[in-house]
Amino acid sequence: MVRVGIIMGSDSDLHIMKEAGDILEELGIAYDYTVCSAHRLPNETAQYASGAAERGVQVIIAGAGGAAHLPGVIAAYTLLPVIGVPIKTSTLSGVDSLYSIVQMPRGIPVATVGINASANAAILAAQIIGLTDENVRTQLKAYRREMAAGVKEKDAELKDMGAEEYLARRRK
Ligand code: RP5
Repeated sequence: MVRVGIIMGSDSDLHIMKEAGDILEELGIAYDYTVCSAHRLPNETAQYASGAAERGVQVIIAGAGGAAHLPGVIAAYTLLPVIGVPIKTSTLSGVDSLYSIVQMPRGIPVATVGINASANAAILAAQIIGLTDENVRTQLKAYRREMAAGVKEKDAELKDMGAEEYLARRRK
């Protein structure tokens, strides 16, 4: 059963939102993708959000760019936690999306991650699900251990080869 619904305003957001799907895949959490615009398909957006809990969805990740109202509209139609991902735009670099999503008026919150930070949205969704799912908590612990090991490995390499060689190798 799908536990995280990933929705985006346009297929042009997919290359960013796929990072969330990839993380959920790694953590063993079922998810699906939906493209549904709050202004082009308002009725379908409402249906998606109001039916999500019934489908078994526990968290919704909603990505949108520009006057990014999709996450807020979704949040208005469900009691599920909604995590908004501001998508970087060509005109205002995503600051427009960030402000639109993060500045929800009182009463209908949207948890907002950084611009294009859909990976963090997925991790946060997993942490929410992990409150009541020990398997997901175990996966998250392993994910953090791997991250920590990666940093230690880089530190050891840097100490071993020195800054110049390290940077030269990174540039290759
Ligand atoms: C928003 O407008 C979408 O989320 C997308 O980020 C942006 C541009 O959409 P398209 O013109 O690519 O459909 O609704």
